[in-house]
Amino acid sequence: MAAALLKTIDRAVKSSFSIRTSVFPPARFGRSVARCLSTTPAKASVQTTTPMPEADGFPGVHTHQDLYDFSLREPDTFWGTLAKSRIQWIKSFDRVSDCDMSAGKIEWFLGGQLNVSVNTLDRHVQKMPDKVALIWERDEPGTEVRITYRELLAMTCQLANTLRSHGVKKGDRVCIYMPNSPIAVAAMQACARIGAPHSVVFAGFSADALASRIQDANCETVITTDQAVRGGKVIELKKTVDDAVANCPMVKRVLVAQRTGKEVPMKHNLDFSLEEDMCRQSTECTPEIMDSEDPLFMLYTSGSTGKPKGILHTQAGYLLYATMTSKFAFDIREDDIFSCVADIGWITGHSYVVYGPLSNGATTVLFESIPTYPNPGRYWEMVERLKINQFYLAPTAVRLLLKFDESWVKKYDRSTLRKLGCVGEPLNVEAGDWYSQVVGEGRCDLVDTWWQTETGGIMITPRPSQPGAEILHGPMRPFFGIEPVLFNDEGKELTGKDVSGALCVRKPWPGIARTIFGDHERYLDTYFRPYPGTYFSGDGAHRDHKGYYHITGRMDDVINISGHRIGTAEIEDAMDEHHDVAETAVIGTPHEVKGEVPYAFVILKEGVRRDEEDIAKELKDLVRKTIAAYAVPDTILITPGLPKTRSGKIMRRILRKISTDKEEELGDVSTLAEPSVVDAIVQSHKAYK
Ligand code: 6R9
Repeated sequence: MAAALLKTIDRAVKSSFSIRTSVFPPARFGRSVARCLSTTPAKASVQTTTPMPEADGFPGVHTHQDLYDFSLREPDTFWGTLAKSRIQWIKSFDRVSDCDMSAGKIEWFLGGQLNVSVNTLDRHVQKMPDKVALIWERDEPGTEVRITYRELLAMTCQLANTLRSHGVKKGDRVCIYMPNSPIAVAAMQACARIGAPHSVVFAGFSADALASRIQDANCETVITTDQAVRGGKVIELKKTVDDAVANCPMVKRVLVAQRTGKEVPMKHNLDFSLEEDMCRQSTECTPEIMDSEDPLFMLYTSGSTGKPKGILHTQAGYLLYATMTSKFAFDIREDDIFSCVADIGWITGHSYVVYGPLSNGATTVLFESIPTYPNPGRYWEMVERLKINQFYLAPTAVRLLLKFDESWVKKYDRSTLRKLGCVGEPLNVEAGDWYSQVVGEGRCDLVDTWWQTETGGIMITPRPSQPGAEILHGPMRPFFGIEPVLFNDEGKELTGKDVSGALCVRKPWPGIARTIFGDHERYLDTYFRPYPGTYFSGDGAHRDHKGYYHITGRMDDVINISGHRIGTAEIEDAMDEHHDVAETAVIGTPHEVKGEVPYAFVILKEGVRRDEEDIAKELKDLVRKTIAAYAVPDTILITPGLPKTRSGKIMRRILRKISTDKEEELGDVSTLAEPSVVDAIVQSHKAYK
């Protein structure tokens, strides 16, 4: 019965699904977006869609569209059925959901009890202990390390016992500041095992940024490594932690794992060798019983104002959503080698390096290096060597690699690849074409996925794939249970086709973040109050004449550098600390490889007569020290003033035009308090170039 229904679904999906070119207005990515109109037909690939056995028994469900409609019509049946079959419960839930989007109240699988690490590890160890869970693709090619599910569980238990032996208990926040490595994955899993929410901080963040995240979450425990190695370079991670912890009196212990084995200064009663502690611990650890809505982790991300927000995800809903989206967006099959080259410090690393693939019992690649080390063939040499089936990256890497000769790709066998995914920023057409045609030989599906730290998992993606379908760049179709809605500037819902507006989501889904740690009001203000009754993403989107979605970019003052979010206000705050600076304004301006880069306009205090280049260099250092290297402005322009309205608001629109040499498009500047300042800035910008 199940098999017959699935066949019907598969057949119907194949016959009904056809993606063709569609029209959407050139928005932020102007020229490249416009070129989307001429999409390249892909050669047919022999693809099947992943069956969803649970669909058996859903009334009237024969096609993908039927199943999608059903997931919106009866979300509790849909998600409840999946939660029962895809999650191993200690105690099953009593109620599927209790949500009120107008109040920002989200609860899933109420009354249920589970442990996430049991779901990602123990249940696979029972069935296939020797299956490889992680392939640690270390910085030096050819030195990869394979870790089985049994080994990862043992490591996790020893680490969890170590945490417990130090007094870490359920509910305590643990900061993880580590490079991609099995021990880092074990650290995340160990936290999940003992119910201590982890806060992974990207190991590229500065000591100041790390300190502010440790302080905000009030972490007593930090886990790190002696050093990190990336692209042949050694990074002094422990040193950064030392500098951060010096300003964090709440930190009681720093557990230091070895990456290079370099001796690093260890403070008595504060720093502990993680491996030494782990060796003393059992490889078994009783998992904490967690309620569905207990916190699983927090992850800081930038907003348009204020300090980074600790986005909080909970147990069951996040796990189910990461599990289902990995499985269905990427068609993960039993023996697949899944490779998402993100860092565990970002949400992509959480959901698609760690939780999603492991929950599905897949083999997941942990990439420690960079795309150009030791040469631009690194990814594809790795694909050949590890026989990778799915490859998931940020478009910035594609834009970087396509500058090199195609032979760097072609000399390696990529025949194992089936799905090519991307996330984090708009995929411009040139990059999309290169990725699908050169890397994928026109035979792989291109899976552009739109989602956010706050959404927990993929929201819009081109699923399912279909032999012979033309490839269209862009995320396009909502995942099951996701109902996107668009609003215009007046807050009116835009129904129908061919409309653009603020991208919101009407129905709750299990993976949505539950709060901002310590600031629930900010959570409500940011996501639920702008368009009442819906979740507001902060992005704009276009719904085309076929009903497909196209992301047009952020609507707020958040910019996206190489797929990494940063609020312009954070960069401004960092530069405002400089003693010679009176005021700053930062905008994002297009960049060929990074997508966007920060461009800073700076007004100096009265009477400052120092060399401008020196000041610019100091400002760059300040941003690097306060935030991270990726946030450093490409351009720092010292100007006599900023374009402000009479009420004192900076007109960033004008600065964006100036930065892209479009001064003829400035429009009416007469409403400015001082219109003449525009000319002065244009002159400075031209002189700078
Ligand atoms: C997963 C992740 C989220 C922001 C999001 C949007 C941008 C992500 C995209 C995309 C165009 C895509 N974004 N995916 N823009 N096309 N496929 O990246 O999370 O770091 O929180 O960033 O990234 O602007 O709002 P996060």
